[in-house]
Amino acid sequence: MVRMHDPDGIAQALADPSRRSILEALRLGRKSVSELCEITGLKQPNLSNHLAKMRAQNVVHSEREGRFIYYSLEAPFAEVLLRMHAVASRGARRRLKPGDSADHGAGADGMSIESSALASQLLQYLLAGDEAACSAVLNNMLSANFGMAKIYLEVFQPALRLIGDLYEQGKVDEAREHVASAIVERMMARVAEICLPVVHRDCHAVLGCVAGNLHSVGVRMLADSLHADGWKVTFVGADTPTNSFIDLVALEAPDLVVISVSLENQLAETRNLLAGLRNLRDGGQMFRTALGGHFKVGPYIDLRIDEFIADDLDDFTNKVNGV
Ligand code: B12
Repeated sequence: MVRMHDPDGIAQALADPSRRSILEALRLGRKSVSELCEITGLKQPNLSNHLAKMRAQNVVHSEREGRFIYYSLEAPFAEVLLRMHAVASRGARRRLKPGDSADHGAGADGMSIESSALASQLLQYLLAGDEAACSAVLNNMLSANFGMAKIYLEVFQPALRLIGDLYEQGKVDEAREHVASAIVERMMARVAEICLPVVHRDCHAVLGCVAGNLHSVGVRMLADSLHADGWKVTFVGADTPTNSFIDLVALEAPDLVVISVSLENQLAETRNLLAGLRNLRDGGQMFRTALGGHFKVGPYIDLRIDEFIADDLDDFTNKVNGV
């Protein structure tokens, strides 16, 4: 059961170096006030003040044992949020697509601090299944002029991936994962409706998941991004039977076919699909094929000249545009 915490409290705690050092210390297990003073170097009145506020916001909790009061992390996902903050604080900034709002504070593997706070806020609301609160986070991003690439790559994607980490740790069940991805899909529909193409290109893409793959959110991001860039897009969605995927490509004659693969057991169907698409090309149809998704097919498939693999939306966009 996931309890609702005050996401602002967690966001504030992550933004404050003193509170962060307290949370970092508590990651290792419960600590008394004097232990926390020693580890963090904070003076006791200052420490107690932070602890009282974080306890009120359900970020930490306390228990008395004899003369001592011990503190522990309250939010079951506080550990993941701390990791996310650490990632956001390292290295260089991700290149953003034109139209993304300018500087929101440098972050490491590309995530800005502001995006990481928004992603952690969204994560809380997604876990609580609170769609209205998720929409409010999206509204804030839209009014701050965040572009599609920034919203998708810096906020939606990390929040979903952290849900995957929590699932792996047994802290989130599949139903909650379904709720979260359904909410994200509806929010993406809102973003896509706003980010309309400025120019129309004479380019057409067919995108979908290989048979057996239910992970459609990532490839939907690619579809939305191509659409916003002026492409005609045919999105076939999750778990597309191989023969009908090939028939559709034969009929639509696109310039690009995009295939998403998420698990190793989808490799055989991926090979079948690729073989069918190669037959179409050998028969005279002209299109490129892109492969990607959670499962990295690179080591298992020898690519032909018109085929490429990309890691994420950013990498995909660069490769499509020949950057
Ligand atoms: C939401 C989710 C689901 C949802 C999917 C709903 C939906 N409509 O998409 C549901 C509940 C159906 C689901 C089911 C399963 N899932 Co799941 N799921 C996730 C989760 C939490 C998020 C996926 C997501 O949307 N990520 C965000 C998107 C944006 O990232 P992405 O998919 O990687 O896409 C990006 C790139 O990969 C790339 N990309 C994607 N496609 C393509 C295609 C091309 C051509 C290119 C170039 C790039 C590209 O661009 C995208 C944007 O940057 C992940 C965790 C994770 N780490 O991702 C687990 C995760 C992928 N699932 C996992 C598992 C095990 C499963 C299940 C077996 C069991 C389960 N958890 O229920 C089933 C299998 C279903 C199946 N047959 O496919 C594991 C996979 C582990 C592994 N062995 O690799 C993960 C990693 C969770 C975990 N840590 O255990 N899942």
